[in-house]
Amino acid sequence: MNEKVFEILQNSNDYISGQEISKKLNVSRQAVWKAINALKEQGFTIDSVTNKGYKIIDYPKALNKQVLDNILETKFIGKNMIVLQTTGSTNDYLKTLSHKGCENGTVAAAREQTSGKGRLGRKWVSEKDENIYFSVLLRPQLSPMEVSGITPVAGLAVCKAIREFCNIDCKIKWPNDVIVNNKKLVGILTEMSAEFDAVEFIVIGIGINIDQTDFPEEVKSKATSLFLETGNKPDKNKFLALVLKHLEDELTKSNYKINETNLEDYKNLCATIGRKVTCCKGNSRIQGTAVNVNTKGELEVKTEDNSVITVNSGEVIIQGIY
Ligand code: BT5
Repeated sequence: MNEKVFEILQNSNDYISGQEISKKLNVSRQAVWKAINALKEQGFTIDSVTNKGYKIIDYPKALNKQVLDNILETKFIGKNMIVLQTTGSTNDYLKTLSHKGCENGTVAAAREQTSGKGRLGRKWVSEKDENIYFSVLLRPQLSPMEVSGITPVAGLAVCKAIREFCNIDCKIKWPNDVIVNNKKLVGILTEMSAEFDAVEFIVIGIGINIDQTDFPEEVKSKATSLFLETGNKPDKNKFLALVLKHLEDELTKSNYKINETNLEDYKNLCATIGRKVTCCKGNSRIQGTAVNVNTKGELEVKTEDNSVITVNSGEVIIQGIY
């Protein structure tokens, strides 16, 4: 009911009376009034004027399903959009749904995570309404090998969306961060369920710091937010809609890979390439200069003896960053 009342309000250019809404939906005035109050509770500012009716004059600042459904410009990502008030981890939430068969492109976003996850059991700071936390379910008909570059592709999409929306010089730190002024703005956690030659599903979880100014001690020195960098608080719903659009475009264009369609863009936006790095491969530490990201999404590092070693995941320390 709330959604239907929202749609009517959204589609009318001027004030619309409770009576007219109740007629359109064939429900009581009382039901309309309840729905209006529910929308107000969600954060919509709805003006009501005697003899004229209701009109939306402002939208929720927090992530909101109605708003997102209305502004999304994607073909499949977010067509099934779930917005949770709170959850442990949007990745875990979506993985559970995936096992139950939910559709390709489903997005689970949350206003707060109580056990937000990074890689290797690390924590992701996920305070309520400060930032954006969401996960995207994908069911590509590809093998695990063919999607090995998916995290860098997602990083590229997020980096492009931030540059477009906020006009800041952010860069990708291979494989799963977006950074600005050498600090971490975005983290990406990709999880997959697969058989030997077929992906069952992939969940890409993305956390983007938006409004947060005060980070906990353990991340203070390396984290930043869009507000800290720009002095502006972007509209979270519009921004998430744009990120999802870029994600869909990048994944579709390159069929989930780093290849000739996106490699140039990737290299241009990658802070890692061209820098002195230290990485782990197995038990050994490799030092050298990052020279490329290949079609498998692997980082190629040229060592002092001029051999090129590929690294496919894990920690990379860029000299002078983190
Ligand atoms: C990541 O791991 O960067 C992946 C983060 C993915 C978070 C999203 S939120 C939606 C979805 N649901 C989840 O539960 N997770 C995903 P990693 O590269 O391991 O980096 C983790 C490290 O980043 C931590 O150990 C901290 O040092 C730092 N960190 C934690 N929270 C941060 C934050 N909000 N901003 C910047 N750095 C943070």
